[in-house]
Amino acid sequence: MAETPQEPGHEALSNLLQESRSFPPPADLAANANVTADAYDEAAADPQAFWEKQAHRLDWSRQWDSVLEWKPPFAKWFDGGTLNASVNCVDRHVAAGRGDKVAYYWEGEPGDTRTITYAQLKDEVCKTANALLQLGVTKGDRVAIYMPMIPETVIAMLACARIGAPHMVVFGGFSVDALGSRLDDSAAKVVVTADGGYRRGKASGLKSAVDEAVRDRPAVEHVLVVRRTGQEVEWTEGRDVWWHEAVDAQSPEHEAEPHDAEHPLYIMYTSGTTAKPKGILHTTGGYLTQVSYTHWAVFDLKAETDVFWTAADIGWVTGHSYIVYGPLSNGATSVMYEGTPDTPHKGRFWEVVQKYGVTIAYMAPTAIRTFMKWGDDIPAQYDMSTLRILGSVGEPINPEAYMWYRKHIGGDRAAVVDTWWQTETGAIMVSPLPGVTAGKPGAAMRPLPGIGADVVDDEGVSVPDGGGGFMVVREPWPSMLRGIWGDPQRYKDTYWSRFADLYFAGDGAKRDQDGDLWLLGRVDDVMLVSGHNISTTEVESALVSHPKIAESAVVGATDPVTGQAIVAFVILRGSAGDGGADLVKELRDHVAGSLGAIAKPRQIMVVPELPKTRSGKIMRRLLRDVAEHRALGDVSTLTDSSVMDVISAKLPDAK
Ligand code: 6R9
Repeated sequence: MAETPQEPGHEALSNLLQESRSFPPPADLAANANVTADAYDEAAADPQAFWEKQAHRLDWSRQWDSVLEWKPPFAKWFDGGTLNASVNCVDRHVAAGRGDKVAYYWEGEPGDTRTITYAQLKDEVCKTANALLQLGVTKGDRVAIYMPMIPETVIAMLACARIGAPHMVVFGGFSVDALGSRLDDSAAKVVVTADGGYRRGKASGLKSAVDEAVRDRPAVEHVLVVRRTGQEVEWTEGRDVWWHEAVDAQSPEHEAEPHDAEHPLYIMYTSGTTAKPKGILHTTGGYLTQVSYTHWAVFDLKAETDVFWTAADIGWVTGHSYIVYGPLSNGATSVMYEGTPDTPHKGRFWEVVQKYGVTIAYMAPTAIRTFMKWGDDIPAQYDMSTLRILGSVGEPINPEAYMWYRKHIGGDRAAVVDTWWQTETGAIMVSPLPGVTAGKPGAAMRPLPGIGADVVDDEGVSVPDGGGGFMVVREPWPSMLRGIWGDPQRYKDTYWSRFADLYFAGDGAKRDQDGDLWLLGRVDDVMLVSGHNISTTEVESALVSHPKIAESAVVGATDPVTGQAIVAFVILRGSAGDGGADLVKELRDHVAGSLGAIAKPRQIMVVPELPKTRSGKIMRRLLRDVAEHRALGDVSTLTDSSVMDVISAKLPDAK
């Protein structure tokens, strides 16, 4: 009999999935780790002193007057201090005699390559800063960057940081509408773009999209265009400027002005599930302090010897913090890859790892599940023995995906770190420290030293071990968002009104019997089935643990009997055949067997693809539209909107 549905989140999120595997830190890693267990105690004793110490990782032009000024919910970190982010990312490494060190090994999708040293990067950043100034950009102006994954994207970001013009990077896969609404909201003056970029073996058009977006937006004064593919582009005299003409002729000297610690560094729009996207604002000193510290601590970075690779797009916050600002502030050598993992072949990522001797790799679970689907034999063809740390970010990593990553990519040797954070948090917040913390498949484990993250119940009270609830942060942290661009009220409403003086992350989480944290997905995605809160993540993980399933997405669809019923969309592994009624029954029983009968999906649909954002997050709200037979909502932030046509076309077959 049906129970009365309650408001989602009313009771603690359920704790269905049992996972007992645990991997201690590799002995050699632990013996030489950058961070040891006492960092937790040190930070707990005095978090502000801890972050003040980390701020000394950077070069400051003026020392701060105070570490933190906290007028909830508005924080100022290192107020009174001044620094230049671009100088911290390039000039100081050159000044210290490390100019010949490689900053980026860049690999284009078609196979063209570029190697860029810190000295070369400095020259290019200075030239670009001079070019932006000549185009009339002044301190405080916003510059939009709509680019493929090429070195000029990083150069443009650092040039903006150098002159104090906040950058606003828009993922190159986004539509004209998505670009346009971000241009409006940020009132950007200049757009940096390219003729196009390479994705899946084809040259995509970027300049053409900018032309369309800028047509009715006179606030955009100039469009600076990198020639990447050589394709034909339309040209508006006076407005459009070629990069190779405007930048190449500039002097490589530019005297960088120090900016206030709280000077805006960038705006990054989060996709937003319903209303207009939120422009998340990050400032300079605190942000750079925490990305630099976390990049060094979580990845145990040895800048002299490691080759670091974040296989993500710069148009996602992960790219900002761990392709650009973290690695460069630490003087690391990074790999940057332009294209998709299946072009020209499905071993492309592992070929890149082998070619550059990558030691630390960081990617999203969606990519890992895709590799699982393609089969174990593909990574087996490459020598990946250099890898020592593997990171995961963007979604909960299903235990099966974690185990696959650990074994087939990490050779059962590398440590896996599952890192939880958000555009809003700016940097990693919850993660194992690879030389200290054991890894459990699917758990993000512990708040980092100096981070007051917690799991609370409906009343904002910390849950005991074994309990579940909402992810919050109790204390301000250096790289926290400083607001939503132009909308302080929305900032308060979204993050600071659910619980008094706690930052509400919007994610469900549980704390296991050892006190370790497990993220359960967005609170909006939690399903309420016959009065029980069931996390989409746990049902998805149960499905992915079936040998025939590579990937799955689960939504709660309105149901007359149970309030909501579980509807699952699954992608089969390469070798699993076509699916069919037998498989659907087998899967339903499999979920019931792992999680209990309450979690048995009402309906399971086999699909070829799932709708995803730039960071590989599944857009469950679109699947809910399908499951509830509604017209689709906004699809402008999908990486490939044709996916929804394919899924909708499957609907009549649904069982
Ligand atoms: C960095 C990034 C933030 C949301 C976040 C959560 C999900 C990210 C995760 C994770 C479980 C992890 N998320 N990392 N969930 N485990 N390790 O992804 O930023 O694009 O703003 O997304 O992503 O739901 O709230 P962003």
